[in-house]
Formats: sequence, C-alpha cells, structure tokens
Amino acid sequence: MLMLCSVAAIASMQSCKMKSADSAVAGDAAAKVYVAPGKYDEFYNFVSGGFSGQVSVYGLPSGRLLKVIPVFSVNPENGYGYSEETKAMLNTTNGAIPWDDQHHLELSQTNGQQDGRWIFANANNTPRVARIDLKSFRTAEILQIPNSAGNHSSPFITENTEYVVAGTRFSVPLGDADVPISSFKKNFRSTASFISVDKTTGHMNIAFQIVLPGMNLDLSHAGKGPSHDWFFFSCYNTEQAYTMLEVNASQKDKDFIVAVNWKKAEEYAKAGKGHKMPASYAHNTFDENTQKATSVIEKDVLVLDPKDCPDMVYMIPCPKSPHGADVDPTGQYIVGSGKLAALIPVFSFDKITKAIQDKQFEGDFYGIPVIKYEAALHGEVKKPGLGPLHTEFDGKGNAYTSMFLSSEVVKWRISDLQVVDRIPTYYSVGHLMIPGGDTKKPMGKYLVAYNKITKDRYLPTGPELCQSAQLYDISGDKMKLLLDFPTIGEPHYAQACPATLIKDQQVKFYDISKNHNEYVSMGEKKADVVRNGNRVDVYMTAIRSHLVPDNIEGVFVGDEVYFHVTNLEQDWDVPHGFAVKNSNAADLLIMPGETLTMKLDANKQGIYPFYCTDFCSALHQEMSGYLRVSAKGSNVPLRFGSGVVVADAAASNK
Ligand code: K7E
Ligand code: CUA
Repeated sequence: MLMLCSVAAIASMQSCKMKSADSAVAGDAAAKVYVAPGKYDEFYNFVSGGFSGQVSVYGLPSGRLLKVIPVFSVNPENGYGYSEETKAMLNTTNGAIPWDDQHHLELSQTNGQQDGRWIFANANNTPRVARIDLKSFRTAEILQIPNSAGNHSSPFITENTEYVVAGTRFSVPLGDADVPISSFKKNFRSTASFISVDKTTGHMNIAFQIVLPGMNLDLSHAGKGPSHDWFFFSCYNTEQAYTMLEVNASQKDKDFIVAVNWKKAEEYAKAGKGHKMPASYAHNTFDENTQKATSVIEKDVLVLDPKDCPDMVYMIPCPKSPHGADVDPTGQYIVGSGKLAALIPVFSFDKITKAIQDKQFEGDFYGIPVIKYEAALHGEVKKPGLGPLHTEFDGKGNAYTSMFLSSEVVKWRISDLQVVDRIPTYYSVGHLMIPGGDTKKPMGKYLVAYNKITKDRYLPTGPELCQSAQLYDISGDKMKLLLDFPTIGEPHYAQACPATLIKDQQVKFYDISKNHNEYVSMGEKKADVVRNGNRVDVYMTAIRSHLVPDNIEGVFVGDEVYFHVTNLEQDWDVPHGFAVKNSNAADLLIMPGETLTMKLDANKQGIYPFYCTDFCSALHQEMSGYLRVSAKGSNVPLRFGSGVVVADAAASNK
C-alpha cells in the first residue's frame, strides 16, 4: 500500500494507510456484493481447507459461508469419521487417520465445461484423492495413492473427467523400500498417477502410474481442445537435493514442465507395456444404499516406465522452480509460474508439437527428451511482478497471475504478453480463482484471491488470525476490489460454479423406504434393544420430539453399546442430533430418512442421559432419555421402552 504514497505522506503513515485503503475499494462495492436477506448468491465457491483437511463452501459475491464439507478430517459437527457408518472413509494402510492437509479442488467436467456432478479434492500428507457428490455435498469416495508422498499436483482432471491425476511432491523409493536418504538419485522416484473415473458412477481406480526421475512434482493442469491428450506438470528440485532444499533446490536456472501424453500412456497400458507392481492402498467408498462406508485394501498398481514407452513424456525447461502449470481456455497456451522468476514463460502447444516432430531437443533428463526452451516458447511476460504462483483466465483473452512476493494480481494479455492491469492483494496471495477459470468456458465476472497473510484486515483474535479471501470485479478493463471475507483453515485452490448448475439437484432428505442400513428401525414399533454377549444393539428412532426407546436398563459395565438412530422425518431441514453422556465419540447429526450409529463403551456404573443435540422443535429440550449402566454381574433385566411401554416392562422391576 505504501508504494502508492509520496515520501511526505509516509511521514504520516496513518493517513496514507487510510487513503489507500479507501481508494483500494470500488465506490459501488457494497451494492455489488450485497445479497439481500432471503436471496441467493450467484455462485457456489468451493474452497480448500488446507490444514483443516475439509472443503468449505461460500456464496459469491456475498462471501457468506454456507457449509463445511468433511473430507479428510473427522468432523464433530455431524460425527463424520466418528459414526460407525463413516469411520471407514478415513481408513488408510496406516489405520484410521483423523486429519490431512487439503490443497486443491477440481469440479468434474464434460467437454471442458463444468457439469455439476462431483468435485475432487486431494490429501497432501497421506496421499489420497476424494470425490464429493454435489447432490448431497458429501464425500462419496476416497482413494489412497501408493508410491507417493505429498500428493500435491492433484486432483486435476482431463476434459471429460476421464482421469484425475495425482503427482507426488516428495519423491520416495517405490514399494516403501528401506534405503539411505543419500541414495536419492539412485533410488527415489516421482510418480504421476492417472485415476480413471467411471462415467456414470464416478468410481475411481488407479489406471496406471508413470514413474519419473526423483524430483518434486508441484502442480498440474490438463490440456484441452488441441492439447486434449496431454497433461502438464510443473516440477522443481531437478537438482535432486534431499537436504536444505531452500538452497540446494534453487541452484539451476530452469526446472521443467513435464508434458505427459496420457492418451499414449493409455495405449501403452492397454498394450501391456506396463508392469503390475505389488502395492497396498485403501479404497474407501460410501454406499448410499446401505448408508455405510467400506474400506478395501487394493493389492497392486500398473506402472509405466517412460523408458519402455517412447513419445509418452517430454520435459520443457521452465525458469526457477515453477509452481503453477496452467492451461488457457483454448488449450493452446501453457503458463509456467516460476516462484523465483522475474518473468512468466508462456509455452505454445503448436510449438511443442512441432519441436517434438523436428526433434528440437537439448539433451535428456534420465532418458526423457528435453525440448529446447525457445522451441516451445510462445513468449515471456516481462517484469510482471515478483513471485508468480498461479494463473487463471477470463475467457476474453486475458490471464491473471498471482504474485506472492509483490502481493498483487497481474492481468496480462495472452496474445501479446503485455501487462494491462495490476491490483494489490492484502496480503501475499497464493492461489486465485475465476469461476470456470481453468475450463474452456471461464465466467470472467469475478476473481477471488486467497491470501496467506491477514495481518491488519480483521479484528485481532490472539496469535492466530483467520486466512482471508478477496473478491474482485474483473468485468471491466480495470480490476476492482469489492470484498474481504475470512476463510476456514488455509485456502489454497478453489473452484466456483454458477448456483444454477447444482442448486436444483440437491437431495432434500433420504427416502426412508430406500434406507437399507442394516440397523434401520422402520418406525417406532421396530425400536428394539438386543444383547449378544457383551454387545448391545439399540435400534432407536428419532422424530419430533422424542427418541424411542427413551429408557434402557440392563446394560452393564464392560458392555459395548451401539446406538443405531434412525431419523424418521421425511421433510427437508429436520435433522436430529444424538449424544449420550460419557461417550468419547462426537455427537451424531442424522439427516431425515438416515440411520447413524454411535458406539458407547459402558465403562462405569451410572445413569447416562442421552438427547437430541439439534434444536428441532419447540419441545426439542424434551427430546431425551436415560440409559442405566449397572455393575457387572448385577441382576438387572434388559428392559427398554418409552412411555406406556416402559410402564408395562416395569412390572418386572425390583
Ligand atoms: Cu497453496 Cu496450490 Cu499447495 Cu500454491 S499451493 S499457494
Ligand atoms: Cu430432535 Cu432436537
């Protein structure tokens, strides 16, 4: 901000700050982001949660938080990861992992345009890819990725969602081999996994995994139109450093964009050019029919080596540790953003193709041909700013690049590579996003910057400040700042689609006649308590404003009690909650027509009240009951019921 001030003004910093902050906001900003009470936003904005492991959903242009979708982390709000039905979603070959680091999102596409079916999310730390259903806003599937670590260049997709990719940021030895760290060059590999997506069900499977030299794959984007068959990955650390990367991975002038012809790879895989390698990875799916997640451990993966597959992988030199690898809407231009570069190289797909035909190579990298930089280059954006990270497009021939170090968004023309506008961000922008901005049909009305540093933008909240997003109007020649809004976790990439694409397909409640959860209670008369050894199954129903049964006796210390709670409501927006005293799980939030199960270890004698945790009706506070837990071996018969039924059963009570 101070850059804009004169030396004299710096003397009175406060007034200068005020002035630039005022002028940074467009005069009609309030009207442009105001969504009147009861009115809907124009776009859904899906934002990655970073270290929160979840995905959050905001309305644009208001910036209102609509929902947090639990994906890679347990979620106390609704019991995701705690309920018996959802526990398996977080299973991995290292057991259940209650947390991950979620960076990138990609909406499913058909013909290079958003189709509103699914959104994919990556987990960085324990490499996984998730598919979220956009009818229910629930995580439907999570697939672990073997031979990977730091699943960062993921989950980008091809034009028709044929494949979701997962490129490893940290090279590791294949098959979890035990080798010295100093044998990096010899033993460590990076891998690019191509996950096929079933056209109708969305089910994911690793179709093949391409093994690449030890280096760090960072980001990626698929080609489109003429470059449909290709995928472009940025990579850094081609120095192959394994210690003090800060210095050792910044030695070379150029790293690479790795261009993968996935169509060729597909053919090689079909032709048997790969080899099946033993691998162990979890594949978790949530079955809507049984309302239960299951986890299967997969046993092998098909591996393709570029050595056996000529013409499948090429390297394009790219200056200074590239981060973003972004493809423009025409599919002709590939933008590499070198974190430490003072320019932005733009590559031309036609030139890349011609360079390959004419064999314009400058050697090879571990046997992979390296295309001459100039031969692939469309041109360079000169002096764009400092620290280019990511680029999105408006569909009108312009590109927008985030500049981390100079803290700004820079707009430039793809045709002549001229910078046409720039605007500050507050502060240190990472990713930026235009609705549809990485598809064939961007909606160039808004741009959102997801910033790394918040400093003075909001009321202070102790040492930890919220992360921040900023909304810009990009409909005119000049970008205009409209709004700041706080975000959850650390936002990295995001996607946005028109509300009209998905709002009318939303599930309002689950049809109870189709509830095939094995522990469903189809009506209050089916409520039951069944003992089997030290396992007690409670078949419970919830409807405004009572739980059945609401009195349970004959449970002993050492028992495992499973509360299977079925919400009998058949109406929108009537969830019931369930919590029981002394439980060490989160409470449940059960949607209408759904059954969820909470396990309680009865560890000590006493009366355990249970209740609905969601204020569902005027008599919500009455929606409660008691569980009696008696000492082991005591003579208390199993009894349960509600109201009159309990009175009958009470005849045998001492
Ligand atoms: Cu945050 Cu996409 Cu993980 Cu750049 S990455 S900022
Ligand atoms: Cu049901 Cu409160």
